[in-house]
Amino acid sequence: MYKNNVGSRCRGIARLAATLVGGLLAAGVQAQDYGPQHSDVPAFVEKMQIEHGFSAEHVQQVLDQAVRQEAILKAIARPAERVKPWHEYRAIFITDKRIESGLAFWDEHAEALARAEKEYGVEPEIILAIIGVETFYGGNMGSYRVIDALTTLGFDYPPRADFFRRQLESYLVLTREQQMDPLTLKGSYAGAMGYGQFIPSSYQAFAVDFDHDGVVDIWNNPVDAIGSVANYFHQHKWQHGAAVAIAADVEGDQVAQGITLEQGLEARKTVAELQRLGWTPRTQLEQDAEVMAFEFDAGERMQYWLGLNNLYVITRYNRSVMYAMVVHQLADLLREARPQ
Ligand SMILES: [Ca+2]
Repeated sequence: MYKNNVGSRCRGIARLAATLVGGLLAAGVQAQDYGPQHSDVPAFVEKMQIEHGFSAEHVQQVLDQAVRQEAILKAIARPAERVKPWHEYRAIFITDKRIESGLAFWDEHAEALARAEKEYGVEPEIILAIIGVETFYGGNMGSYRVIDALTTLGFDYPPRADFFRRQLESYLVLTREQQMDPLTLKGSYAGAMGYGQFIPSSYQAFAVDFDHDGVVDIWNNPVDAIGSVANYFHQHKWQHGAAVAIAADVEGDQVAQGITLEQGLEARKTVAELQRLGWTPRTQLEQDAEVMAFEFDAGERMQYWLGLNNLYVITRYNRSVMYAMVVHQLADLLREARPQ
């Protein structure tokens, strides 16, 4: 009898709870994904309070409005695509439309681009190529709320939770500094933001107020975006006017002997060493210059390249040699197509 009573009372409470939840949902109030009930949220809130002087209530109020997005978890866990050969990868990014739009963007922002070159020593076409490849000159900056991306990945994606929680930390600090609403800014599913797709830690380290209006706005202000990309390259030791990559001819079967990307992205071999292995640069280089040798599948044949310091600098933006070469080649095409 007693047990039955308890059971029926529990069922009664469960029914009451279900009714309440149903009522709340009907009223448009959703259960919070990142309320204090989430196992990792309280520690994060405490960290923001202790290390950055936020009020715990404020941080929790912001997190209460973040929404877990299944599409973000799906996007980040998507099985890696077949690695495209160079000629297919290049065709995605280097198109007539991307060159035409780049020239129009150059005209529109010629003053800011010239000033960025003067102040940071980075050529306009490199800044344009980055913005063109990342977001089609601001046309596609991402449609997820940054707060949703960083909470979903920081609290519900264990493989990289630490990384994304640190980005969330940076994000809350930067939006406070800039007096921006952390609930409205948008970005990619991984929290990359604005014209140049800066993650929050890159924003904190490299973004600048290039039009001096008191706000570092890489979302709506192309001038700030231009200065910020230039500063990113400057801080990573871009060399103005220096070559990025030199084509090479290769003789014999030395190519197969592991002189490819396995050695990583840094320049590790001297020109003299490579020449002994059968590589001949098509442009004269110093014998002791350090280069990164790599090959690309160009479709009907292979291409051989020697990457220099500036190629390495582009890979600091995105750690892929194909990405860096697409940026370099798009930049060259923009420079060549610009009316003098
Ligand atoms: Ca500004």
